[in-house]
Amino acid sequence: MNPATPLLIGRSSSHFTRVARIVAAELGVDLAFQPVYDLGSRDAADYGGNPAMKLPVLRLGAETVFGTENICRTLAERFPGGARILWTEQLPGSAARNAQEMVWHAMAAQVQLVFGTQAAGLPADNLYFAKAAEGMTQVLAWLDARIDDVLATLPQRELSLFEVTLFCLLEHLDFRPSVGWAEHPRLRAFAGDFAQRPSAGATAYRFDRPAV
Ligand SMILES: N[C@@H](CCC(=O)N[C@@H](CS)C(=O)NCC(=O)O)C(=O)O
Repeated sequence: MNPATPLLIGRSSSHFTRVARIVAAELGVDLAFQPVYDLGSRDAADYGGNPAMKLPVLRLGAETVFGTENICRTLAERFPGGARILWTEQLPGSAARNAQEMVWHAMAAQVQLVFGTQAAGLPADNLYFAKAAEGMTQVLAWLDARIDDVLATLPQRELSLFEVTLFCLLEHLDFRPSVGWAEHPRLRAFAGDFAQRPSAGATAYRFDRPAV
């Protein structure tokens, strides 16, 4: 591998990892990829040194970057040639910023639900998960009611972090079902449109399997 090639440590099945991959693709940045096969590992070294044991992590030479948004911003700073991205602080007002907050919340809740009930096998009817699932259901209905208006208010852009995160969340709900979103036609339409982008097509969710 070229030592200058940025390395992303993550999972092809992870919605946070996919956000970073889509942003990299839109910026025209080639990323080397190091999959983390076992989310049960409790060794920070398996997570690129992230003490929180969370993914993704970016390595840029000797530099390490933790956190999806940090990674996206770092890539955009270092590789400014590609798509111009609209960041959270450039969203035009409370409606759009609230929508971004709801998407980040739902992404974290999806980790809670999938990791807690599907990976760790804890009971889904426990208050901790039941409340998270209800909150996620309400967030999806809230977003469906507002998405068209929010998108209409966004300034001219090639891409916004809001759209990338929302798309990665929605497709992840089909890949690792936790709560339904079949009844949300406006979100479906948004996801269908976004899925046409080459960056989305090149980053479809799948489970990484170690070579045997
Ligand atoms: N704040 C982190 C959250 C990332 C996150 O929750 N990643 C999930 C994978 S999709 C993870 O590391 N899960 C492992 C765990 O929760 O133990 C970010 O923005 O990157």
